[in-house]
Amino acid sequence: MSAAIDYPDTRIGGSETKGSQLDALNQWVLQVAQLTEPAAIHWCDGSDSEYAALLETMQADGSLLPLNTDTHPNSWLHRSDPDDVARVEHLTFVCTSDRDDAGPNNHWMAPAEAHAKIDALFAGCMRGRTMYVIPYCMGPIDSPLARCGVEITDSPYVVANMRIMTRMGAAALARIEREGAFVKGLHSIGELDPERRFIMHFPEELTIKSYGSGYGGNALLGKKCHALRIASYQARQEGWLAEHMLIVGIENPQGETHYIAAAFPSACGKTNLAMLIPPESYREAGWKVWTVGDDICWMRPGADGRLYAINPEAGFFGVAPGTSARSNPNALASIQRDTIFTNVATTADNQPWWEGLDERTPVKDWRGRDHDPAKGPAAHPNSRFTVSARQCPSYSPHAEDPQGVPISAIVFGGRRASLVPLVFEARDWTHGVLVGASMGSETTAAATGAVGVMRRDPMAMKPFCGYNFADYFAHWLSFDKPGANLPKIFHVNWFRKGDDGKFLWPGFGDNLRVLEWMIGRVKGEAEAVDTPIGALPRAADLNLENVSLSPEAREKLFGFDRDGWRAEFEGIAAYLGEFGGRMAPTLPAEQKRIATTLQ
Ligand code: GTP
Ligand code: SPV
Ligand code: MN
Repeated sequence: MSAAIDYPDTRIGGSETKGSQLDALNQWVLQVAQLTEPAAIHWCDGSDSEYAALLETMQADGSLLPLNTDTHPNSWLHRSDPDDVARVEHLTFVCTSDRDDAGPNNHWMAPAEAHAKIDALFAGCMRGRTMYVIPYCMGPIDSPLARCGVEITDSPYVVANMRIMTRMGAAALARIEREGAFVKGLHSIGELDPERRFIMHFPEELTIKSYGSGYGGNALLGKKCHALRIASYQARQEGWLAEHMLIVGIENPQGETHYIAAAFPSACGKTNLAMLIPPESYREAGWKVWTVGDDICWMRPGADGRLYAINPEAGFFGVAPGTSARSNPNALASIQRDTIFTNVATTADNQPWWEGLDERTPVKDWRGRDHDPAKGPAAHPNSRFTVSARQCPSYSPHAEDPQGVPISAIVFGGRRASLVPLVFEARDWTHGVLVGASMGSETTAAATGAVGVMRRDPMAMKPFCGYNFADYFAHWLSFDKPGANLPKIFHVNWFRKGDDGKFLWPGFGDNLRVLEWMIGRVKGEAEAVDTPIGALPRAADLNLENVSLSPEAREKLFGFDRDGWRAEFEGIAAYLGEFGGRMAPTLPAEQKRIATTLQ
């Protein structure tokens, strides 16, 4: 613990809890302190001096290592525990009083049992440690769409990351005091023992309890736990949507900007699409791409019936491997300074390095061992960077608009080596909801478990929806009502492979060609061919200038495989059937309608 941190005089167990103007908050902090028994309590104000002191504390205890200050000023390497490198879906629970409210898509535990189980782990767990109280705001601090929370943690690494990822500190606390309401998140790294690890959500109590992991989505509670699991539950009650989506603005040469929200599962291309750099001919013609958000999107209907979206986050917690000057120059430019790297490798001159960055050879792997290619990749496949969104050259001037940006198109997409073409458009909202609900994708390193296994991941929310998917689909369907002016819905697949196992589509910047077609469709200007699964462009309907595609690529990216889709639709029917009587008839009826046309 660093003496440089100025601790407000909050006394554990004493009568003085100077922390906030809000009794409910002070009492909760005190209660947690009594349970966890920290050596000190620190109320985070979000100041630069506080951040500097935190960095000092972590350097002193070795949890942050300085990187090359010439190439990467004020940037740090954190090596996590080797058994704590990703989200843990099997240890993540949604604890509603009625099991069916959590649904077959979630692990469930009765609230009383869950509290008892995890509180037993929290008992005395902060002895000798500092307990940090982090007031934060998800969304621009003055936005009516934003929501606040308070995370209590014993991890300085979590505090530092929360400072980058959220609006954290005094301004958030002021809003919480004004509103009187906030999401409660209690976190401890515990012993980092995978056997003593739980990520528990109590949506009815707006409460999160996370024990035993310091990693990303398990520990930065504003992110997946609050902004998706708890927020999705609140959004259903309040008539909005909390989604695992990037938000990107596409400005055409006429100066019109269309905002697109896209849901791809973890490690399936959100950050990359959000920061896309147009191909050269598009840049010359005047196309521009504006990043609003790369992971989470909160949206609600505005007075004109359109959906308006904010990015609840203030930073990016992005996948490092594969990030390069060729694939994502905006991300690379963002992370040259003031960045926390987690589980990357390092070069001889102590620069951060990961597979796909460049041709250099690292000397230390993500565990700090001498790099030995026989032991696997140098950087962990789920290694990440944490950086403020304001450092991104393409950060949209409208990213912090309190009212959000209007959404022209919603895109669903997965990692599908076969069957699924490059892009298609849903017929209408109901069909689009079915397209989202029946999304499939191959699993990635973002969660522990096998990689490359195809699973259903509706709207990329399988790990993140805080309630029963049957109710979630019904909620999505409910937006289609008189007065609504909803975006068009599309599906993309950047990951179709050829017989040689290689990706058929160049992806990255060239994905703009697909977005251009979508915007053309939104404006009623682009052509497509109707098929049972939706409207597909022919290769000639996209601008493919300077893209060389083999005959196999053209056939697979733009073709429609009736037999394959017939089998896929049987799988979709079986999946929808898993929700039993809770599933409203609309989606099964839509599935049946399409299945019939596939015969
Ligand atoms: P989370 O932060 O886990 O939610 O991931 P994400 O959806 O933001 O994924 P990200 O953009 O970080 O991409 C994950 C991996 O997919 C990286 O290794 C990328 O290089 C790769 N990737 C992204 N876009 C494309 C693409 O268009 N084509 C191909 N082939 N790979 C891509
Ligand atoms: C994801 O897994 O979708 C992420 C990383 O964005 S984490 O914050 O760990 O959830
Ligand atoms: Mn994500």
